Amino acid sequence: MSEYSHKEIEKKWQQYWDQNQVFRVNNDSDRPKYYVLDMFPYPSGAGLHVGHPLGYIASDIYARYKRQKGFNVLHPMGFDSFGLPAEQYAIQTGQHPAVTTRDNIARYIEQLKNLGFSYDWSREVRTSEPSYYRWTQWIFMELFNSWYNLAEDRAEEITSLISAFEKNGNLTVQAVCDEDTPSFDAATWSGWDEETKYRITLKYRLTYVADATVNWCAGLGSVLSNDEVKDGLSERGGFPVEQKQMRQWMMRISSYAQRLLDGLDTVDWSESLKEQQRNWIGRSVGALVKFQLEGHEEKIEVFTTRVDTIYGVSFMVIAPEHELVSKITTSEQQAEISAYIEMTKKRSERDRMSDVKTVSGAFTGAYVINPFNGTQIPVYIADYVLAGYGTGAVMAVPSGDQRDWNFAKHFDLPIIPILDAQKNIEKEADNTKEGRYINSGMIDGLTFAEANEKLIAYLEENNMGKGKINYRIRDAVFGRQRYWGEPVPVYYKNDSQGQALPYLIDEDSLPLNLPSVDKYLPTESGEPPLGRAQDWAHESGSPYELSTMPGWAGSSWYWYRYMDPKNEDAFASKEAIGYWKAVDLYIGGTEHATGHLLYSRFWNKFLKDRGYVLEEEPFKKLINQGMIQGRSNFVYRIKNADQTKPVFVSAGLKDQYEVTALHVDVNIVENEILDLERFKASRRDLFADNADFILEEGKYICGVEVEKMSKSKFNVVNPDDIVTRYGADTLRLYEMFLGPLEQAKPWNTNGIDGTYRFIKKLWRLFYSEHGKYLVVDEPASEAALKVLHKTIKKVETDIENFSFNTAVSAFMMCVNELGSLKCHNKDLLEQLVILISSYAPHIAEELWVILGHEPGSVSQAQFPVWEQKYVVDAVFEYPVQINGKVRITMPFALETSVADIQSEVLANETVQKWMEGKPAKKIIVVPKRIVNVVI
Ligand code: ANZ
Repeated sequence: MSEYSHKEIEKKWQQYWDQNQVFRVNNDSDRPKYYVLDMFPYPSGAGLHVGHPLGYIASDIYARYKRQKGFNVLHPMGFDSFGLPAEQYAIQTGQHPAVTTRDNIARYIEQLKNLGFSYDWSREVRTSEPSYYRWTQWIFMELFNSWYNLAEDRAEEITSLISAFEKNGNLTVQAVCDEDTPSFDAATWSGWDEETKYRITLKYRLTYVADATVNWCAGLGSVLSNDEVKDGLSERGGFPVEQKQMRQWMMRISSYAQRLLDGLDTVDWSESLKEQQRNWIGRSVGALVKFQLEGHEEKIEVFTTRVDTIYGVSFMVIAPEHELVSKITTSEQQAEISAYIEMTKKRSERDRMSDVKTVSGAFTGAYVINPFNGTQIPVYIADYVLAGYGTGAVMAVPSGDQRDWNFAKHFDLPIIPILDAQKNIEKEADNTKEGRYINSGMIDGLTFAEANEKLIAYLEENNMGKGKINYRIRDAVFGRQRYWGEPVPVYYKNDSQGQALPYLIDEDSLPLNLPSVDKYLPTESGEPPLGRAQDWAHESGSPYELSTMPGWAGSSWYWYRYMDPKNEDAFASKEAIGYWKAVDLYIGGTEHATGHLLYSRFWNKFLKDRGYVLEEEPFKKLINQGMIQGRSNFVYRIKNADQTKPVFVSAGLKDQYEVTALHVDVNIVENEILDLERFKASRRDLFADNADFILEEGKYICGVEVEKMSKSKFNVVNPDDIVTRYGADTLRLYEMFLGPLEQAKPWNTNGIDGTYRFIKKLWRLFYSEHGKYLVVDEPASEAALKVLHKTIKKVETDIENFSFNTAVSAFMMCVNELGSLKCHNKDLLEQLVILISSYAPHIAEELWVILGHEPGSVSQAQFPVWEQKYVVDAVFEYPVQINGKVRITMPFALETSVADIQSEVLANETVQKWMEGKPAKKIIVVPKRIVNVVI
């Protein structure tokens, strides 16, 4: 074939890769390993649009590059295939979600294969397959069988907790447990019957059942996690979400709060992503302070990050849900308090946190005593204090905290001035003078840090409180009242008090298969859909758990399954895990910043604690690709005309009329010019076939706007259409060319022609327009070698820095220059083909074979090595002066930047010797003249 035809080339090579399993990888090799992972997709009914493959293209280029650099590369793909959309569709159509899921996956695979990704498809996983979810269920069982040992700072098997109880009860063990866990000694423990003992252990297990306030979405019939709720509505479907108390499976992720924070310092992720996780975990260093209630035995404990403001406390506020409210409210205040509590029930936690304007609350009639100065302090309830955070009680300091100040103003409470030493420090321009407290009792004259230290020590000595680190992260809800998810491998048996206790099913009976149901809706009595399953009970006759696992269960460990996807004895063999260890490069969207990426890190740490995996952090390097936005086109309909005989006016003339802008399908617009015939034929709903058009120079020009890519905006571009027209190689190059990987950018089909022309120019280096084979077996010219080697250097550095767009520009320049040099030399072109093969693999394979190589082997060819002599144009020997005396000369290429010269000069050993360890005050570079270092 002598003319470039993407249609012929691409299908051929995709089939070749498939049939010959070119990208199949083994779990052992002499070469070093490298694991490149994509966030696996949920296979939705709509298929892929051009925004989806952006990250996949980048990771594929990197995986192919690493192979050519001599690595054994694991690059798999699979499907996160449990989830709500398939179930919603099942409710509407009665179609089993397994069927739609299977069809959608088939379509996804076809689309992905069309793009020439180098996945090892033999390792594909699907989270909704029993052979997969039996291991999700198994991990759940392991969590149930574990507790968190704070002394060792890791999870351990529950048996070690029971041994500790047998020795000392729970008096010496340091464990994460429920708040209502009683204290008991060894004798008490051994006196209990098995059932009581079991009930006690339930308070320690890493997954447990509890009454939790959950985001209940009646529209979806399910509980949602915080990150699935946006502005009080469900992210999917936009149904209202309310707060509700429900018995739920929970995961004790909060045990791992500190390790989840610490681990962030060891991974190569963007600062913004780490910051999002840090905020979500929300570490606060502070103190617990106990305030004695007047006329009651109890004390109210508050959590404060500013114990130094204790002399400015003028009232206390507790959450309306605080357990002491009913006890301490005086009879005069009862009516007001009850009315207030009724009101707050309607507000979600989110509203309560975000509403900083409305001030509301009610006085309980009770008082507490400030333990530091004995003043009497009134106790209020108000919903700005959250029941679930800290102790659900705050000491209010109007002079230190804005919300407290607003509250004090509203209720006419005293505002005690404090000299806030911390704020003082910030205010002082001269930081040699540190702010110190005055009028503040025992902290007079101290700085902020000293004051806090002294107060906390005092609290601890006098049993009035203690230092405390608080985390905002809550235990994660792990139950959904839905059908299309993993069954929880648990059944319930009533204890002697008639209370249902959860028990794990036998490990041998895994997987616990998802049963068939007649409808995918809750039962008449309001139980989840699994309540409809016939004959679905444990062999003992006891009922199974009816909720299923949340969407994040299957995705919290999937990267291990790829290591050993067919294993029936373990989620992955020790050998496979020992070989691949962790993901070296992970690419995916920012929407998973606090959901998937926290849950996965949590399960990974747990699996490591229990000895099943090796690494503390699963994803060493992570890159978030930016969103590809849609580029919408508009037509303008003149208002007030007869709707059945509409008039559309071209964009440039629209200001002369009163118009309504309407989205048009971007696929019938080219270079902003509307294809009138297709518009008329496709938009009968707008009576377009009957319309008049006011044109500009004979054309209808559309308006343009950048928006989210979405069906409703008619701006979805299907990669299949692009591939049919231009080929996958062009699409791959073009998506990378659009801009830096991590940036959001609009899709614009208009520019793709340029990339397509580039591919054809590449072909022209091999064949003339008349189909003549041009390649000659002679050494290339010096000029051509310079072009090649500079390109190799640039492309290599760019890929290493994930700067894929600049590498594409480098290819374009290179091919242009080689074209002008009429370079057709075999050796040189071979190198170029290898270099470009990670970006445009199909054409590269074809050209590689044309050059006389074995099919398929370009992906394993060695990445070209650039030579110094070709990449430096000219060098200048810089005399380097140190305090006016020339001590050394250093050669730099003329294009070297000033900053690079400066850093290399400072790093030079001789220069350092002359600097005698002193810092450089100045370093002046006069290009092509001299470098002068002043110390
Ligand atoms: C006195 C004080 C003085 C406070 C001051 C702040 C400034 P972070 O940093 O988010 O942990 N607080 C404690 N528990 C609360 C709850 N359940 N609901 C709402 N607010 C609560 O915030 C800790 C601070 O938030 C605590 O420190 C407490 O107010 C308040 F000048 O105590 B502070």
